[in-house]
Amino acid sequence: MNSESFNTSIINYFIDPTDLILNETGKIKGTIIKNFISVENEVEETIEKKIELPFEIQFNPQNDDNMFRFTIDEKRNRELKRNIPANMEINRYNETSKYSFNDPSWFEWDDTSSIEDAGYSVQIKYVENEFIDSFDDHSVYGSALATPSNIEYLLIQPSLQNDIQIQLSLFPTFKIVVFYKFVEVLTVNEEYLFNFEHLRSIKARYENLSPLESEFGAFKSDNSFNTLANKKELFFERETYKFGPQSIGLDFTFKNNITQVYGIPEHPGSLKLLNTWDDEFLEPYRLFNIDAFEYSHVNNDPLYGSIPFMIGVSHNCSVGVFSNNPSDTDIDVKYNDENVLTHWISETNVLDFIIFVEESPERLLKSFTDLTGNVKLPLLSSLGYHQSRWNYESSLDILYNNEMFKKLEIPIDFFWLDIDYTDDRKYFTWTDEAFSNVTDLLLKLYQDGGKNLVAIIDPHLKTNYFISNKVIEDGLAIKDSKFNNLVAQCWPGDSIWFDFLDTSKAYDLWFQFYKDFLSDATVANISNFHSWNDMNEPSLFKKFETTMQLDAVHNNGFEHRSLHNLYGLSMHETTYDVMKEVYNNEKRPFVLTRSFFAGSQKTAATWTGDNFAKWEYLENSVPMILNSGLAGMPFIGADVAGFFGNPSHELLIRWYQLAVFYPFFRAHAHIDTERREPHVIMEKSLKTGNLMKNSILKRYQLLNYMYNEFEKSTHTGEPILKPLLWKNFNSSDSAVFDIDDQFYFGDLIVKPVTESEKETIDMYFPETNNIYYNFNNYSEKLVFSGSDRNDRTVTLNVTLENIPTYIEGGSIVYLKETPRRSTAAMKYDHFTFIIAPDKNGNAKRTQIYIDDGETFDYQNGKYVKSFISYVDSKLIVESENSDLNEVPQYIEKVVILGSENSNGYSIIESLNLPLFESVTVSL
Ligand code: NBV
Repeated sequence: MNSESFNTSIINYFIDPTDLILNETGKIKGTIIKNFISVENEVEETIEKKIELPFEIQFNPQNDDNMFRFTIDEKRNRELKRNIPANMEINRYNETSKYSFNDPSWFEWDDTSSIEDAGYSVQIKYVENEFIDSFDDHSVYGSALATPSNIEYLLIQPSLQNDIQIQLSLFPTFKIVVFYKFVEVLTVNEEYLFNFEHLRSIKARYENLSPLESEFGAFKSDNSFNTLANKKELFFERETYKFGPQSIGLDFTFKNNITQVYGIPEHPGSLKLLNTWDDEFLEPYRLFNIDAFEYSHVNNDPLYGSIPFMIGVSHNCSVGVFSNNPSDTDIDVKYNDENVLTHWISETNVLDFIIFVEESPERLLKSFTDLTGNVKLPLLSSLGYHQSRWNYESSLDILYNNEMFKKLEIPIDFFWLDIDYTDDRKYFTWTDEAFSNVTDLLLKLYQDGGKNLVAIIDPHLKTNYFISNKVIEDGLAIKDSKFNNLVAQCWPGDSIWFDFLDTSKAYDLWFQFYKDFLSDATVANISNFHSWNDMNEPSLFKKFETTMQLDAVHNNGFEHRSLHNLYGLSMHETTYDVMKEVYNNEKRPFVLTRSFFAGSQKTAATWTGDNFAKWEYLENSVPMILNSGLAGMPFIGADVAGFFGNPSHELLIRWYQLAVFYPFFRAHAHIDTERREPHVIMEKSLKTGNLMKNSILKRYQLLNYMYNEFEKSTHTGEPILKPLLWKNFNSSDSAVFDIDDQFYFGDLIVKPVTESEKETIDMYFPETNNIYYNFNNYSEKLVFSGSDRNDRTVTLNVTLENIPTYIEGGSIVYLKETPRRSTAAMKYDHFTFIIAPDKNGNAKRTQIYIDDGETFDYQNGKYVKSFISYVDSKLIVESENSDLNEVPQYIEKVVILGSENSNGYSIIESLNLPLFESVTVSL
């Protein structure tokens, strides 16, 4: 829409200049006025009734990240109270940050402190009808603005900030232009798509209805399923809309040559988001956590988790838009020649956007995870191999499998139990005969190399047993719209849903459940039981979209519609906290969740849900994992080798080869599939079984290298698997922005084989490096010059043995080479360092991090962190921290790639070079 067409628009939003204030806490506050303009008989008439929408703009209080927060709420009408049940909130939901922020007080300042105290000041300039790009006159610091009139826009720069400024236009409609280093990088409401449906009572709906709005369906759902299914009997219950229509929408245009956007998981499909705007077959990207049954790998349907964080990347800046809103959200994407228009509409809540602008994707993720939190250091063993299926049927079944892994010398760390370990699908119970002595099972696993057991606990609780009875007694069941306990169908039949969002009480009861469930284990002093929270979108059978009715009410008084996408997070976070306490804060809990939201990375790992054992899903797992990593959720995997169906041997092999690099490596399968554990396959085909085993062994070799990647991410928010654009956003070849069938894992670059019977494959070697060594044979060295895409695309021969994996020139990768039965059994093994020299023969400073892998002692400095580099044929170890007495670790062997000899590499053994002190040796 252009400004001309705006003139005929029906709803107009502008900022009232007279009440604009620069609050003493450093916020910019004001009011956006919504005006209805009626166009009758071609004569425009402004309806006198205005809706006032208070807004706030606030810059980052911590100064080092370039970001600001922009919120819009509304002034509410008193009569609204009449059409809601007693003790229900009439506020729009604005508590998302309690869950999704690292520290909920992040944007809050003590109102008594001055801007200077907060280390922050804002420079404002207001002008009339003239563009300015400097800040030298008419500046106002600190206190409230003098009543301004005739302001067209304000130019605002937090003076201590580095590089961000915003221009806030007040009329003819409000608009924000974001500058980074004086270059326009993002505009807000440039396309006039801002809309705010204010809360209203049924009575008032006619009064404030604009000619564009309709009262049809505004307070009661009228979905076509109801009418089509059966005229008399409703197929799905009608939903009520107690506050009427309440959607909010806003457009963001990414500029400055940003021509592709990423993120907003979870969806199948490509890394680069698709153009949904004018594609008649594509719906907008939808963020609505859903139990997607047999999801398709081709479209962009919503899946189990949502992170409303989108990023746009160009050569000199990366821009992030985060919508801090857990209600149903649609995002349309339109690629133009030089910019990308995105339109965000959420069903409800306070409009709350946080905008980030940084010079690189790396800095952007750092800023985003400073706000929403970083992944925690996982249990080292949880990076090992996980064997799951629906279902292992008994303790014996698990122990038999464990014996087979041992017999065939295949390492493993985790066994998993799905819903059928329970008595009649009642969580926190065991089927008596099959699991008669779980403590004994846990003990046996633990004694066999510190192995672990995970059992699923879902949020639906079968009615009429001690757990659900207690939940009801404590008032912790989610209610329906009439405030009765909501009862619906799920795996156990009639069930209620635990209300984790009732934070005052939920923690205590959930803690009690886990504590009692695990009391024998904790008495025996074992802590190798972990949790899997599934079906927590939440999934409700026979309900519209297989999820909870949106007019259900949580005990904090809010409708489910306001916080739907937060439910999964509220569950897994409670589980994590509870498990931590059950183990006396001495052991890191491991929690897997299917549903997630921004902030989930702090307490859970996730996976891509119920995929198929088909090549397309193998391929699709890469962009899904990459997009999740770009949205701050790096601990993710996909069911290996596909949940539904039986994979061919070739697919099994290829899937295990890719999963070596998945941050979370779990084999899992549907109840109707054939067993396919490596030992089972080995009986059918020694070759396939051995290739699966080789992949698992490779994973264990790389385990500490991966752990180090996690450790970095706990500070930086960086993904574990990184798209090519991560290192190459400055590349002259735009190909790096689109490629999503290759990725970086540390300084390795990997191209999985995702098609059957491949003999050759094309791999692109980005121009940020000119030397790549084959990591599978150490011998092959590829040398490039120039940036031509064709020259850098190499056709490689592939065999069934492995997938193309190269190490970048100038880098170091380290391994633990001795095969053992589990992570714990490898603890005291020493390292092999693989050195891949650059053109000068050197390799860059590379971090190695070691701790006990299971407690929180690292928080008290109990870890080894050293940096290794290779310069002028000398190996240099610089120790930064070495407060770990129990596990002295050494570099035992070094492999130097690119040697002149016939192998193409040389090996130096028996080095015994300590990693915990600073030393230099000539090699
Ligand atoms: O609990 C059974 C399954 C589980 O195996 C799977 O991993 C989850 O994604 N669960 C879904 C429920 C039924 C799926 C058809």
